[in-house]
Amino acid sequence: MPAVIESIETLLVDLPTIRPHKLSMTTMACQTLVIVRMRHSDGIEGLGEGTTIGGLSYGPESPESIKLHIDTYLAPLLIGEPSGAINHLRARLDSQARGNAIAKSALETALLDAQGKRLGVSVATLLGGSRHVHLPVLWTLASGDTRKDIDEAEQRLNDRRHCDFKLKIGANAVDEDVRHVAAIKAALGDRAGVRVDVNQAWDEATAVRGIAALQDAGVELIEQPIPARDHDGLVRLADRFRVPLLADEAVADARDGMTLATAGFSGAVALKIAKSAGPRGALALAEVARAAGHGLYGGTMLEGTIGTAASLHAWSTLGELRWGTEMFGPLLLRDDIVTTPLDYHEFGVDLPSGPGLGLALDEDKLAHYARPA
Ligand code: MUC
Ligand code: MG
Repeated sequence: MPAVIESIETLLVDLPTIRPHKLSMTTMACQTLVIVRMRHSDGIEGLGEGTTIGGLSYGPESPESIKLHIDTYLAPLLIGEPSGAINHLRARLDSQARGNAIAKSALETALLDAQGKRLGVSVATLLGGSRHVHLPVLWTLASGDTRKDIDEAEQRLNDRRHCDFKLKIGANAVDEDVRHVAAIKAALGDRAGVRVDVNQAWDEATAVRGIAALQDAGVELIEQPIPARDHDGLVRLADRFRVPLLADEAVADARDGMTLATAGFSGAVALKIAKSAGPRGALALAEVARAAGHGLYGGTMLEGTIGTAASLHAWSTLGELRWGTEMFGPLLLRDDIVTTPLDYHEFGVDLPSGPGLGLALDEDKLAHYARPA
């Protein structure tokens, strides 16, 4: 008898961050993970994670809505269905529930984890096989204080943890942000790559001024300077400057990738399993982006270890990641809910080995950090 899905449990897990993390739209002191435990009739449990940033400040799904929508609408579409029929189950979710990309990503991850455990292979193997077992990982400097950011970068360079840094800007006046970035780049010099993420905070005219100054300061990549839906503006900015632009909020899935390519965008694309409704959708976007000549970047929604590992399994199957990855989410959190954390070293992280995601839950930690039902 092929296994069927028996139950799906969702938990809200609040983990404090190691320091305040300041983005253009919010400052985070805590990250809320939505953890999925999907139990199957053959005794296998699949784990998934759906995580966003700052409640509703980053996008239309909040941790609470992800949990509610899985519990009320999505889980009932899966219960009793064959566990290994992942293509069928994903099509079923998409045909009966619109949007909810993060919730669907958590469920797809749990399906892949369970199927990998069932077959004794990794999620990367299910996705066609890993081409890399160690992936580069940058660090985000976002303490809100220039001196603290420089000290943090020096420490991580020293520890051989990270050699590329992404600075979160856009919350302050553009001249102040440019001074902050230029001071950090000047302090680090050629020892580190410095990029910025504006998280949609500028209008086009401000972006023209800001990007020109950041380019002069030696910044190597400018992420999402203007609002997500302004594809034409992004194309104009990419044409205007030598420094490459990275599309993040502007591109969620393969369809967006095609729209951006058709509009004439030249630059790079941030892949995130949360934006593309799961690892398979993120890899579909990667194919479109690659065909369009866009550089690839493995992005994060600051997930914990489960979501980060799911992303790593997907990114490991790609030949080239021109801009590396930012899969540092677990390092921003004070604690973990898995027994063996990911192994970060030599400016990157190892792909976890073992069946499925290659992770096991620490039940005591999970019980400690889970919000009471
Ligand atoms: C984003 O917009 O890229 C990634 C790193 C970080 O600090 O925030 C995220 C979200
Ligand atoms: Mg971004």
